[in-house]
Amino acid sequence: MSQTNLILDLENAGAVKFGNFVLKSGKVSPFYFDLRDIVSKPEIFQRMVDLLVEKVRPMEFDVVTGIPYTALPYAAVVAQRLGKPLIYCRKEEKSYGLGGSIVGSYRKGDRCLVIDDLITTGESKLETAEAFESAGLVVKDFVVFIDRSLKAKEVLGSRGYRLHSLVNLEEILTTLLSHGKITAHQAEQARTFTRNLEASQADTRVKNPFADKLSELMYRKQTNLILSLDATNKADFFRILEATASEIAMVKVHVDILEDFDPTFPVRLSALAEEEDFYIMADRKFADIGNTARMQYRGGIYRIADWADAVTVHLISGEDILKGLFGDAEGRSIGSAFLLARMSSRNNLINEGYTRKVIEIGRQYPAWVAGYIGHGESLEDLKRFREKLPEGQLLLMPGVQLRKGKDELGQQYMTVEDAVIGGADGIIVGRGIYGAPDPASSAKIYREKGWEAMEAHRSPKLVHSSMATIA
Ligand code: 5BU
Repeated sequence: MSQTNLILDLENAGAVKFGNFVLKSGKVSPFYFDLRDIVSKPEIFQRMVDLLVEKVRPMEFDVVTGIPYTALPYAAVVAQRLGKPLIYCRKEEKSYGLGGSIVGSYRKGDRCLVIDDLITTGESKLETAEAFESAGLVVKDFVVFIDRSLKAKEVLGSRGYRLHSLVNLEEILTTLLSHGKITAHQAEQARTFTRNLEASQADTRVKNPFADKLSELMYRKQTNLILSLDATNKADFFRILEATASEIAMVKVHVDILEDFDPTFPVRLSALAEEEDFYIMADRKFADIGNTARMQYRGGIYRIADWADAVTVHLISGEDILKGLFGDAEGRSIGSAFLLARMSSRNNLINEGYTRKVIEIGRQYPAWVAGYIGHGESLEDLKRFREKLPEGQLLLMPGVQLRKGKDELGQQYMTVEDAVIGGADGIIVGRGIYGAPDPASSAKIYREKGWEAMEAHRSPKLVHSSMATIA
């Protein structure tokens, strides 16, 4: 079957449609591709499998996989026809480690061919490759029916992967146009839409005033150290803070662990922050519905909104928590959020999909979201995560000590160097400093190591732009 026949088949089966389609993002697209239904059309299905088999036969691979759900039946038939083992990854269980969620047997080092229906940005293909690679497989080739993007091939190519497609957007447009299925105007609309979409995706920079202020302070004070001062009484808290203030960019507090909190606490803390030039973050991890989070943030005995420059926020209840916290502030000065994109504790329930959604939402609220709290299982894992964050928002990383390790309650530590090289803009250190015999000299060591790693290893692109201009 020729490429032309495939395109006409797809059009005929309703898998390639032109009109007005509202996408998840709210944008209206002039075309829509959806290959899910083809499995119920055995003749077309068979022709498509034939094409795939022809395409992949010359490639070198040991096992075949299809990305669930749409591509999986094709991969199964292709694997069977070529006498290769099929493996697949359970969609519901996608999480970082992944080891256990691959179904089927394979050996470490097996080359895995990945089949999918469509490619749009290449982003989800990279995630798939990461997942299989972390399970010990080698991924080189991706095969899709339709390449609907202008750049995905390049994006994958720059990361060492080959993308093969049966047809691309331009081939679909020219074929359908020459067969009178669409008008020249429709073809042009589809091209323009795709160009604009890709241009807007390339511009990932966002601007948050607090992220800029914190970066600027870090550069001015030459420190990316955030002290997590988890003291349980005011005397200890201020003794340690006064001794370490000159070394830190920000102090992170759990105000609800203080036994003797009273309204003098935030007054004294704010005065010290002003005098010693650091910011204050309340690690309150708001997580409730918008209305409750607003009351927790602005009211109660702590009145966090009155004194914290930033707070930590879970998005488990959805994006409206951000409106609850920061919306409708009627002239009050309200802080910024760091969203929990990943946690440092072992076996936490955050998975890749959740992290991706947190980043997507964070990008949509640049006025309120200064950045993310995140962690990595390894240096490589941290780097891959960092690449997904919008430029202009910061990554703060807890679970940092001088040596790799863990505590007895599931906390996992990475070294200062790995955290910074991996992309943390701020390192959050608690017991490594306040638990040390001499917190002041310990803070100095963390600050020096953190800043040295920053200067030595971070390329100008990764450093926040306002830092770069000051530097
Ligand atoms: P540590 O003593 O350096 O382990 O303290 C780490 C601090 O960061 C502590 O206050 C935690 O509540 C906080 N933290 C964390 O450790 N891991 C996370 O994923 C998040 C916060 Br979010």
